[in-house]
Amino acid sequence: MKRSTTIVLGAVIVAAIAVGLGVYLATSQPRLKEFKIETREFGYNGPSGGPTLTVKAGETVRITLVNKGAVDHEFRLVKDKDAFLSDVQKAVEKLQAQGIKDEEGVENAPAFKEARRLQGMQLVQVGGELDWDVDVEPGETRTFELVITTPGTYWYVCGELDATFPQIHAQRGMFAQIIVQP
Ligand SMILES: [Cu+2]
Repeated sequence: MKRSTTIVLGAVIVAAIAVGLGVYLATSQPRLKEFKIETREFGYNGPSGGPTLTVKAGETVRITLVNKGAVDHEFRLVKDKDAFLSDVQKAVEKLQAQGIKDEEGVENAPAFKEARRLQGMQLVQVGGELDWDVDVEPGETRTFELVITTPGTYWYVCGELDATFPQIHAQRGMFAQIIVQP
């Protein structure tokens, strides 16, 4: 075999291995699904409710939250939206019966924080911080990730009291579905 033929053949083999490796790396990467959601009073991507997010069990879901509203909003992931709303309402009523009647008092009360957390699932903010909710102030943008391993129907909700006290935004319709397919 001529030397030039050997070089060409060698280059073709190297290229084939590189392409094969590239395909392998691309297919073995964990799945990532991205969404960009704008928060407003009192909905996600609109004045009420929000888009249904359809994802696959086990895939990483990266969400960028942009607050286009005039008050604080948040993203909180819950399995049972009705239980979440009921727990929060009961906690607020109990605190008010105990004489805690202002927004700041309720917001800082451990019973209110616990009620919002009861049905919640943890989220990872990009940067590594693990939390029960992701808050965005007016004009702020935040990106975070979540992975749901069990298929089913979930909800994302806003648990903020800002401008709707003594109700949270979810009680004004600020919630939407996440469908996790097997
Ligand atoms: Cu909100």
